[in-house]
Amino acid sequence: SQKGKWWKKAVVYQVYPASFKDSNGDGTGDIPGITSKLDYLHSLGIDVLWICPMYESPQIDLGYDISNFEDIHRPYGTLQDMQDLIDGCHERSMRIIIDLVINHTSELHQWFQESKASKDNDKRDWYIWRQAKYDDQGIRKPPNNWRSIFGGSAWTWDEATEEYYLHLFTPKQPDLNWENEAARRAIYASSMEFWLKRGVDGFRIDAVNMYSKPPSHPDAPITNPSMEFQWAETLYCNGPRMHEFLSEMNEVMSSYGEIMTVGELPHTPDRSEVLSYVSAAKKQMNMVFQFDVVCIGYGKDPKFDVVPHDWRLSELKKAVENTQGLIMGTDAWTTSFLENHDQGRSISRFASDKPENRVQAGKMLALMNATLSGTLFVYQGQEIGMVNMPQSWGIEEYKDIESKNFYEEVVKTSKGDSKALEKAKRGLQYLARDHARVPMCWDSSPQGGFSTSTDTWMRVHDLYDQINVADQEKDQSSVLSFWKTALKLRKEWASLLIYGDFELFDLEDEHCFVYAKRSDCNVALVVLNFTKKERDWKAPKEFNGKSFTLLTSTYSGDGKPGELRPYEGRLYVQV
Ligand code: TEU
Repeated sequence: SQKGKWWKKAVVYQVYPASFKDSNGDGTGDIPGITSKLDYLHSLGIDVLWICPMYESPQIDLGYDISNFEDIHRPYGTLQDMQDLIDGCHERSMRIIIDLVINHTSELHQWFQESKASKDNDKRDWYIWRQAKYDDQGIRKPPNNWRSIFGGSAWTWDEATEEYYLHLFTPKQPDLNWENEAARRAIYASSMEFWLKRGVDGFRIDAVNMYSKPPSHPDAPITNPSMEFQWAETLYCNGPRMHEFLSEMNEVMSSYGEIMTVGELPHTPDRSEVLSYVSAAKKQMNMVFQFDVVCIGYGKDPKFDVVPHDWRLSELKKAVENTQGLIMGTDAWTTSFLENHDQGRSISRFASDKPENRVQAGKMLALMNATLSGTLFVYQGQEIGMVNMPQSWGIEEYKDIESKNFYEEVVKTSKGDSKALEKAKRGLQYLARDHARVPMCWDSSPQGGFSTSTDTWMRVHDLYDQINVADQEKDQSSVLSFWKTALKLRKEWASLLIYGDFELFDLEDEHCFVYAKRSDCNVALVVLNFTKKERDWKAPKEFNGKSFTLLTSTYSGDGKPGELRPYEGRLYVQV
């Protein structure tokens, strides 16, 4: 059965190399820094390390713009440093997966340099080149109306060869042409096999549903008439040859043993569509990250157009039920995660980062994350309850291209109107990807023990002396100590917590989230208070008269059985 696969019961820890640990005092994290923390990760109960792109890159999109798959971004270290990290994981019986960013490369990648050199270059067709269109007045227009994910047209004009190339992300990230078989083989060899030969155990596959575009590149429907370019994800996501490409890729990987693959699957709400990627019988990927949970509270267009915290607990319940339900009655596998490098901090988004609440909120969310079925992912800093950047920080502390483009756009369109700018900033304070990229806080020394340099690439969080690893290791009631407990319980009660069937109770209750996890013989009951007030709760009717054992609570000391304390989470089992 699939049950024995190592990646199913694994706890994965995601590291953002620039922001984890700086070993050489240049203000940027690096690979030796990661290696120096492997014992810490091991003691936390981590099985697999996932590191975000560490490849050679001009860092326009912080490493998601790769100029050479086969070398390391020099400030992060060398190929030898990477080999030491791989070996260091294996010495501790841990595994390591890396990011596979193959929808696009950096414009500086040798392949693109050749592709744009001339129309008859061997590699011209490795990227997506199209002729211009001309309007009635003879003005040059891109081949279609697609909007790039980071703003503007998805096409950029190349003066030298007089054609447009496609880029779903920034103009410096041209999309590879997966229709070209030679390009595909080169992608597999350079990005996957190069690293499998060096011992990596798998991949997180970036933007995994975007490689196959409809060949005619039709215009997107006009959903926002005020914009020149339109969202086109319904066209470029889940395209016609996606499954063929992934099967081919999987075949290449399969000669390297039991490789773990987790794809990032944006813009795919439909269950059967998701299953078409992760059903074991399809032999494409082991699992995907669905966006149901992390998109809660997003504005419609753009995502930063929000009133912070304007969402309902029932939405979260439905999102969790949806992703948990994927494995019930199917041969598929799922993931449990609340954070990654593209999201604001979960405490700030889904609970409260107020000083009086944030520790309890962090533990309650940990209990939720750790009791859901699927492979569990923890993002760096989540285990100590790191929160969003302080609201007092200026806009110049936001370094991400998405944040910067968005803010500039508002400056332009609002002509500097202060209300519009304030609103834009509030959106960023809540949802910017920057929050996840603030340096990790290790201790209460200057720069939070992240770096000896005062000139760190992103500002260190003001709260480093209150939220850091060293202090929490000494404190039984810390978020970190609770994560350790939760991860132990997860393994002890694997049949319920990792593999169990999820059952939601009382969808309409907007204060408490109550669910059961079931195996053939046992039941676990998880009870989470998502508010800052005490809340009465009763076990669902079907459990009347049955006795449950309290395995853990996020609070120490007995509470009243029928009353949850603010942001309290409890885990009960019945055997
Ligand atoms: O993200 C791809 C993606 O589709 C989005 O979820 C994107 O992150 C979001 O719209 C921006 O808010 C992946 C990486 O996770 C992201 O960091 C990269 O920027 C992107 O690919 C481009 O490689």
